[in-house]
Amino acid sequence: MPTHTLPNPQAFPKDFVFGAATSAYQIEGAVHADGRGLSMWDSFAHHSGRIADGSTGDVACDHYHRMESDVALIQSLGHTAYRFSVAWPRVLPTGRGAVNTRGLDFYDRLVDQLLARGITPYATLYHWDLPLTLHEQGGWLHRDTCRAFADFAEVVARRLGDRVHSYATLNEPRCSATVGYLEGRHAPGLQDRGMALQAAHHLLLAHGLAVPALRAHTRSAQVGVVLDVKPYYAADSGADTAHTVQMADGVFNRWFLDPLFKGHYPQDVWVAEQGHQPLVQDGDLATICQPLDALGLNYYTRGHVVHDATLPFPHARELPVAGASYTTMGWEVFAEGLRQMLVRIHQEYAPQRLYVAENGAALDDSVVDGRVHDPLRVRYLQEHLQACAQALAQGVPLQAWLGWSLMDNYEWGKGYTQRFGLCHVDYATQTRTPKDSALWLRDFIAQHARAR
Ligand code: IFM
Repeated sequence: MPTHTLPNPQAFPKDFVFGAATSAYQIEGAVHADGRGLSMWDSFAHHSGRIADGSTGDVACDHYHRMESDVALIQSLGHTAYRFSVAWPRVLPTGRGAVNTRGLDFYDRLVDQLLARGITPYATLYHWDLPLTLHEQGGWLHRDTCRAFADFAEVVARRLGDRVHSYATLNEPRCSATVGYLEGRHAPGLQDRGMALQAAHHLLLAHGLAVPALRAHTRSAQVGVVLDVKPYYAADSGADTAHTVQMADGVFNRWFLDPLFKGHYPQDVWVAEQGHQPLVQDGDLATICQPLDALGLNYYTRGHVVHDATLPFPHARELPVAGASYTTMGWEVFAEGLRQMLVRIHQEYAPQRLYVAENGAALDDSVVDGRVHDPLRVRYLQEHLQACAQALAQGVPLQAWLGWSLMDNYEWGKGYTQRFGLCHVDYATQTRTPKDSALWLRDFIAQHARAR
């Protein structure tokens, strides 16, 4: 018998959608097919020496060649929504200029396939695969990249239009900026605090410029952005730790939420970042703070921290929590944090709608006699869907839950060492095997449909 409360399908509104998410570089492979240009991730994966297993996304899940059967798989799992990303270098091989029609055709077909199978498309425009040419011209440190992104958004919206239900400009600008330009674990592999904040500002500005470009070519499609969010908790009662918790929240969450929804950077963090603050031109914050139809949240874990002056700002040392479960990413399973973030963001920022754009667990899965038993992931899904149900009961306008990920895939700097999928992928044969968690979710979605 489970020791946790199971989510009730009836707690979710009739039009609530359940599905899964992926991103282009993590699943598509086919990096040289049909005129695709290179991205900074192609270069980073091949040359940086920073991928745990030395792998690349060259083949990944070969989704580019298996798209139709993958969409059939999505349908067979009962999903009513699917979130994918459009690879910028497939559509504009050098980031701007002439459109590579064959690349754009792929997403056109993908959307048609989804709609034909009754699956609602959610499209993300930037999931980290910056065209290499733009990176070589300065990438996110260069202001011109923002305009190039808005032009790319326009090209995509002009073709896909309202067939896409929900567009997100960016996936996790926090991660792009911090992990790519400060920690150096992701492309482009830089380690500079000022650069990270400048990249973050330009990502936000790119978002702000892309929103009107998307709206110009859509009427009913929702336009928004996807942020990764993480609540921070003090692991001791000291005043220094309380301050670190506030700053960690500021750096991770408010640095992005405040400009997007309030039109300013958080003052406490701005002051603390003295010497590293980004160059912000007049009018930038007004451009960034666009009315949005929906905000997507990616939620995985919380931070349980103490102040440690030997670490760089915000001096947060993560401590393990006794008795807690951890995924193979080393992330604590903490579903209550999802409820708290949903309620808090609804109350403090009041986005028109919210959706969970990613949520899931990496575990050590294997196929045994054609089955993948992943009880920890089943429990993870149950606890996090229960957190969503609680948030709905507290008045949060939540419209969708999308699991990360449809299938095991290329986990960036960790290569293929992490399995986040609802479906197991055998990379030698490209066989997809739905895990027990996918089957549990399928039955849960079916119960939701019947109850309504
Ligand atoms: O795989 C990533 C995804 O690309 C962005 N959000 C977090 C996931 C797990 O690390």
